[in-house]
Amino acid sequence: MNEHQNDIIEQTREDEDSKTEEPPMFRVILLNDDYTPKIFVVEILVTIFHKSAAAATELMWQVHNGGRGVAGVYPRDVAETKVAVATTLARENEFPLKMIIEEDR
Ligand code: TYC
Repeated sequence: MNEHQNDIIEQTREDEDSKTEEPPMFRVILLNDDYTPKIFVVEILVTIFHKSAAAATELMWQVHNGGRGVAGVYPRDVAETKVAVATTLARENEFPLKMIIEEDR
């Protein structure tokens, strides 16, 4: 067996080892609506999802035009907290902004 094959077998062992397994990851999906202001969506993406202004603006347009887009991929608790914070901010401003969480397979 060569060194590369040995690396693959070693990595497979680590992947199967519960001590080194990665947590499942979850996509936060941003959904379009007709009422939430574009600037508010961009602000959410910058402040909560840590996008640059340029990346946030590009994603906002992608969702506006295509209906949905991935705001980020996180462990479950992080994804849930970001959605809760963003949704609370939106509702405080009476905007219908909606996000859903999907497992990242
Ligand atoms: N469609 C909204 C508008 O025209 C903007 C928008 C973009 C809303 C993305 C939600 O997730 C969203 N004001």
